Amino acid sequence: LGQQAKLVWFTGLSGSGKSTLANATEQALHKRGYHTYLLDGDNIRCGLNKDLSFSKSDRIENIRRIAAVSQLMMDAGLIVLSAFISPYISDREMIRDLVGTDRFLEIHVDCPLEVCEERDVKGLYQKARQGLIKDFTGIDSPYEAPESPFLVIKTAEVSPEKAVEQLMNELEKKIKI
Ligand code: GGZ
Repeated sequence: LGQQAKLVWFTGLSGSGKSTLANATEQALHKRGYHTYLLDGDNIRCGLNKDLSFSKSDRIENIRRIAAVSQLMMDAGLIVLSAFISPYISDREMIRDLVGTDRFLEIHVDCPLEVCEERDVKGLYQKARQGLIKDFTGIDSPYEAPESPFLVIKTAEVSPEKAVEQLMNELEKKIKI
């Protein structure tokens, strides 16, 4: 395939821009002929993981299954892009151990809570503030930022175009054969 299978893991708050960035990165990879698969809430939490809630134990199970599916797709030679809040350091360590340190590229999609809340694309933060949604990340459920990620993208400061450019530069060094 002319590519090395990798797991590009986007972690960050709801509304930080994980899916946007993962989608744009996938487009850029396709343009350069790479074979990819993108996993996010839209195709995972509606299907495979529709039995899971946002309790701590269900979030752990969510990430465990996603890691296993990502692993299978990497076995097929793909570059897998996964965009989930994945709020716990211990879960992301579990993924790293499962797939191997050299194959796990952790991207911190870093955006201040205030900005995510201001954007509130789906109105979920407002609902969480009103107590209509419980266990909402950043409000009444924790988010543990990565300590030494492969990359940090500050989406409140950098345009999506610039972010993808930066990401592609770093990514191609790792995936090109
Ligand atoms: C966080 C929630 C919640 C709660 C629903 N907490 O912005 P979105 O809508 O599209 O992305 C969020 C998505 C998070 O699912 P993940 O599978 O990525 O989470 S985790 O990795 O923690 O398991 C949000 C929506 O689901 N959502 N309720 N309580 N996000």
